[in-house]
Amino acid sequence: MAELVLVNPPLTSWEQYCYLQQTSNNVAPLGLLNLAAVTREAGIETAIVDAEAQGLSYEQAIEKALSHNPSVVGVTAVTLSISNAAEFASGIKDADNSIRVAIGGPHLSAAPEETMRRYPVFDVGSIGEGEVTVLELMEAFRGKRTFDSVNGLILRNGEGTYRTPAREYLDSLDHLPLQAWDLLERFPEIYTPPAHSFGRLPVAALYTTRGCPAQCTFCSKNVFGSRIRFFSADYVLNAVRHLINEYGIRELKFYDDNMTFSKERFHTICEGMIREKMDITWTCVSRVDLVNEEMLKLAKKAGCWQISYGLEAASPRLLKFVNKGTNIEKVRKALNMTHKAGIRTRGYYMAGLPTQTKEELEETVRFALKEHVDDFQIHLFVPFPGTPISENVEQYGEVVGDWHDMNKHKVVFIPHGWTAEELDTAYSNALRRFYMRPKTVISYLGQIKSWDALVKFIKSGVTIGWHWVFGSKADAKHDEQAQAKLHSHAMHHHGSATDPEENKSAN
Ligand code: B12
Ligand code: SF4
Repeated sequence: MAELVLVNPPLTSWEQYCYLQQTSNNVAPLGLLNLAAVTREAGIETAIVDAEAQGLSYEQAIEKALSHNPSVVGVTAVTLSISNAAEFASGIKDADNSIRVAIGGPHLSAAPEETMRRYPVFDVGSIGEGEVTVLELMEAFRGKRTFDSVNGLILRNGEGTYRTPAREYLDSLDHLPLQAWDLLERFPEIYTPPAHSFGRLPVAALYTTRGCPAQCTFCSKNVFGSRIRFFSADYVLNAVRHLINEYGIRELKFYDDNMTFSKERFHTICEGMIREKMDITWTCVSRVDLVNEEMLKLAKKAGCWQISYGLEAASPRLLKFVNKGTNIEKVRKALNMTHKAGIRTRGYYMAGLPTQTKEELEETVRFALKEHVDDFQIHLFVPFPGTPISENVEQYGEVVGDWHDMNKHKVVFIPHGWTAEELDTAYSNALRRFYMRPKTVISYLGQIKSWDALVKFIKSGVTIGWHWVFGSKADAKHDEQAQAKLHSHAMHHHGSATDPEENKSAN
């Protein structure tokens, strides 16, 4: 029995990564882990179903959720998975129409009205930070208060919808209980990164800040906004200790964009790891203007082996255009400093940005090859709902994909001066040029510490290589196969609840 079941909906690695599916990264659903921790603490029996990580079909996920006999099902989704969330929710309603379904997460927060309009199956949506909202929402479902008195909701009003006042941000993140890892089935066993992305197993993901004050125009920040808030160093160290002691975690992935924002706090975290001889290895994400030599040296000593930077493009004009707030000199300096400290670098770049020319993309790829980022990640630009750039993106090109295509591997935006095919090819070529270099392969192999990882690595090499040789002709077939897999257990038709467009692909 669980009054509330929180669900990460079914999503195949093909839907998420396309032909790079063998490099899929299984990360625990961090939002749901936070929500479950607070609802449980408040005495609400809570279960989590991570259908994505467990590779469940819709039918299996529905069955699993229903086995807890919930009165409320809360689903999370990014833009890519919102139609999957709706498909899943329809199955729940078909089985028991009295179950209430709430939707939350980055997509609903970015496009509340349009989402509720497209998917009548969701009873209510939670916009923004979810911990207080979910508690108050459960009180409303129990009849102890009105829905209108809960901030941060989008509610239905006949055919239409309306919002309650915005949810205020939590002042102190330290009041949040530790994430409810114990509610995840097979944690940490199934939560593994791609073969070249970890030093040791088992791995767990953490984040230490919420919100980002930078204003990159392509970035989706509708959940936590622009004010940065921190978990204290003590809180972070306590979480790390807990993961090590309870789950034998040996490596951490810090996923927040701004772990190094406060130098003092970063120092205290690193020093704590060193002092307590935690023997943990880790990676994190940062901005090139938020690191210095001293921090990097200390990070290395504390077990950090890779830092990812959002570098986006090598053209100063484009960096300015997307309001990145950095420049090539800062990029060079940060990459050099990081290498000097003995830490690997990963650079995130984008292909197909509005106004990006073919020459500028070529310049970016050359820069990445020359400046020796150890790991090169390039994704296709996506005009995510709710981002500043999405508001006037049509002026720079054509939007050709819908929400379910927004995985950063499919062309959904064609900038003026390009065709979709040219962009797709340039994107594939960029990856090929980096990954086919003996230097890259050798450096990845140097990272691999187990037979399992080696097998995974070879498998990814073969499938990706296959794609590069035979092109993207298989894509449509793969999309169909991915859908078939999710419906593999004789799913019946869910008529009215989802968008007609969605039903086409879903049946
Ligand atoms: C870590 C991370 C990942 C991890 C996995 C995260 C995970 N398993 O939880 C990895 C690397 C695998 C990943 C993959 C992808 N990611 Co990502 N990721 C992030 C990142 C950096 C942090 C997410 C996080 O953990 N936040 C912490 C938790 C606590 O926040 P939360 O999930 O939003 O949940 C809170 C609220 O939303 C709310 N809530 C959430 N669900 C629900 C449900 C209910 C019922 C209620 C009431 C409330 C509620 O309450 C929670 C607590 O306050 C964010 C950027 C960011 N700063 O948020 C991008 C971000 C979420 N990712 C994004 C994208 C696009 C993707 C990918 C599609 C492509 C890609 N590779 O980037 C895939 C899709 C993966 C998937 N299945 O969801 C975008 C989403 C934009 C969008 N509109 O779709 C973001 C916002 C980055 C960005 N700025 O553009 N990602
Ligand atoms: S891309 Fe990174 S630095 Fe820029 S606004 Fe988003 S989170 Fe902040």
